[in-house]
Amino acid sequence: MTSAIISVDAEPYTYEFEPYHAALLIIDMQRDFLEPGGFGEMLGNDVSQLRRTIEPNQRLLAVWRSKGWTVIHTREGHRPDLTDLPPAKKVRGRGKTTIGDPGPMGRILIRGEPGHDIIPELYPLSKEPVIDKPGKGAFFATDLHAILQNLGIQKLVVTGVTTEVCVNTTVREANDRGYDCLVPEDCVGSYFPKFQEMGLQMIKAQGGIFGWVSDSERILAALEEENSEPRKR
Ligand code: TIU
Repeated sequence: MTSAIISVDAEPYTYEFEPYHAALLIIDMQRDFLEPGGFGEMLGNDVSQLRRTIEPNQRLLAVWRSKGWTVIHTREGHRPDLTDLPPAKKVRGRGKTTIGDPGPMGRILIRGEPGHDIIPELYPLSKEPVIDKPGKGAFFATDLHAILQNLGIQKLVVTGVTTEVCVNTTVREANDRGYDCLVPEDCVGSYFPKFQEMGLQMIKAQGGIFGWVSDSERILAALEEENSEPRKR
């Protein structure tokens, strides 16, 4: 299917995509990272730092859905029996509570537990694929690449948390697999302001070594000019 090309003002230069060959990829907007009592807080972080990303993500998601374009969500987490949890990841940080231990939102970072689920504000629709990933990158040990290939997708708008960990790792993995990634800075968040800034710089430096950076306002402005009929699926 052909479609109009959308041009988004971005750094280091204009990002262009055809909507039917693009996906909105929302990384790990889970209660475990954004609400108290989960994995993020267990690591010693102030989770309120990430909550400013919710509204811009909601706005972008609403428009993307209204157009009928592809939305994919990811969740970081592990099997209840922990067989996919590397021992190194289990003990990293030497915390008192670690992955798989009980917490106020259920077992920390375990699939099926309340804390592992996506926050209600950005809850996936039943037709939107949810990728359960054991690592930081969304391509490692998942079927994300196969899904994108099957859908004919080559361009990814990547949002979510955290900027320097799962978003950055995923953008790097995507870049090596031939995808062009656009990261809207207000839709990604870090527990550390410095890492937020540097995580974005790293993506767009050197002529866009890993991808492009823009913001939800500039993306929505570009989408407003796009007036194709919403796609029926
Ligand atoms: N700790 C941290 O910043 N992030 C993670 O552990 N996972 C994600 O980024 N999703």
